[in-house]
Amino acid sequence: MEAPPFVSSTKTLPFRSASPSSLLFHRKHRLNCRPSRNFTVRASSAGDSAVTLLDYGAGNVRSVRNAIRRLGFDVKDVQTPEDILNANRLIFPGVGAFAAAMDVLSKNGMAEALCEYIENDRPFLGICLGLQLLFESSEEKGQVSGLGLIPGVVGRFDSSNGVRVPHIGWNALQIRKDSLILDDVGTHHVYFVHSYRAMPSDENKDWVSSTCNYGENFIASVRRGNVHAVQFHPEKSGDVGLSILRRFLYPNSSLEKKPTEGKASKLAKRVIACLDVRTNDKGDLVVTKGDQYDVREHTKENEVRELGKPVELAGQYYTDGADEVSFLNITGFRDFPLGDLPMLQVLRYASENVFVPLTVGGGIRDFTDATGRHYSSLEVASEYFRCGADKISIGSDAVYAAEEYLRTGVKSGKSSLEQISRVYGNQAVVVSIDPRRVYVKNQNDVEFKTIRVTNPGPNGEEFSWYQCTVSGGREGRPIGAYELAKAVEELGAGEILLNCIDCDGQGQGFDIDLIKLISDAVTIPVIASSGAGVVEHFSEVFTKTNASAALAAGIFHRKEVPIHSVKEHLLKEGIEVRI
Ligand code: 1PR
Repeated sequence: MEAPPFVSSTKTLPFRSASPSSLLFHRKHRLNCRPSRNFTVRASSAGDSAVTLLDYGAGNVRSVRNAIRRLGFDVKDVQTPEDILNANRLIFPGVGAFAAAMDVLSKNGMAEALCEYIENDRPFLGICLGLQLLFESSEEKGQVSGLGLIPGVVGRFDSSNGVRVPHIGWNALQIRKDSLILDDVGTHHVYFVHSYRAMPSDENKDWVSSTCNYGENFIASVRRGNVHAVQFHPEKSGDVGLSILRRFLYPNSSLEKKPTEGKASKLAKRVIACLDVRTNDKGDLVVTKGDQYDVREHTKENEVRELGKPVELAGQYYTDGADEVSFLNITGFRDFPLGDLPMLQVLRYASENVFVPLTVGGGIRDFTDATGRHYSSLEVASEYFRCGADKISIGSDAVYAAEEYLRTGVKSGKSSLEQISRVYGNQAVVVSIDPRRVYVKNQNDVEFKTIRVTNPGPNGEEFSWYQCTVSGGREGRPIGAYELAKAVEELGAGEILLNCIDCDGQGQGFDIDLIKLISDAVTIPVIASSGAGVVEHFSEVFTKTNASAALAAGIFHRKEVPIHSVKEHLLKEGIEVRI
């Protein structure tokens, strides 16, 4: 373990003062923090090996905790504003919505303490919303004031610039000045997930340490003295991200600048490993994999097909270079996930070692248990987030919500999709679609969007629509994948996981017709899923459709095609990926 660099004080904390010029903006413009209360600043109660974490309980900060611990530090949670002022080093992983976060910080005096801590140039790292809150205001819900420490307004990405919003995935940084913590980043990708961003300007140029291009150049990180903040997620950016955190935690150590081997220049296409998880007949949680959603062996015993243990496989795929790992609790539609504690445990353990995004789906819906206790879908999602999920994925319940929305023309605001995206932001909500091809002779035979298919149906049908299903493909619903995708985008989905029952487990390639249809219909990112058999299937889906990511399961579980081979192939084909 490297020695922590900060010296703790046993006396009243002597704040180091920032240079007068660095405080110029604060003094003139810091309108949003109320005047200093008389904080009692005790001795540095957070020990040398502790990192103080400001977590106001709005989302997943488990990964930040895990990353801090991985780097040899303990975590001390902020309970009072004084804990902020007494911190030796403070990390603020802002999650949730800007207005809600400001509200919490202002009500309990944390905003004021944060301003004071930062103005005194104490070691600070803000992450994502933890960067945005430093600015004057945000347009996230009308105009909401921020801490006002950095000039500028946080606004939404404009999808009319030809970019998909949210900005989800691994993108490149342009380093603008010596930022210390970014010394190892060079031309590697880091992981972003957000719909709002701050823009560089003459007024804030002294702060900006790196920018990122996504339709426009936005602020990726800021630094002034010991104060750092990043729009991306170092705790989800693999080894590069851990090195950013390490440089923040050990600023005085003589870590050499690592040579840069990456080739990042823009948003990379993502390669995602998916683990379909369920209990086997003995009651153990296992990774399974179906053929067209049938996960049982075709033997006399008809047992569930087992392809490994969830935590082990997730760790393996992280090491192998997966850009994301998804867990789908495939029997969640009938087994209530909060009753399924092993799944939550899987998530907790997996997030200890996997420092790329984790998505979890299955069973996200309202539920009343045998004792009459009612659980809202929001509670289910919150539990998943607390256990380490970065995104949750909704299947069946999103189909019912879309059907109701299309029937009534009214957004009730009550569906799981709407509630979760309102509280956690749409970038945290994936809708998983399980469609099945329905061939028709004529384009106008059904009321759903019908397309001419590349390969005709069994009776020579030239057209098909894609019928959505629920309960793991067991029940077809009166809604097409096209109609569903557009409806869930309006209801607040941030991303679509597009499966195809016909292709699942077949190894014959993705359903290009379907993926093109859906990725052209929406402005949120689409993950292509089902059917990958060889590396060429990945380049095909990225060259022929607008998919942002491609997901596979069987070929990875059976070790037929390693993740690094997929990436090498994509790079050879000129498709940017994270390496
Ligand atoms: O309806 O909200 O409870 O969510 C249930 C979730 O479980 C949905 O996301 C649904 O897709 C998933 N699911 C339900 N039953 C199955 C099943 O297989 N019997 N798995 C299932 C879906 C499909 C893919 C698969 C790809 C790639 N799995 O995720 O991993 O098709 O496979 P491949 O590369 O081997 O072709 P709710």
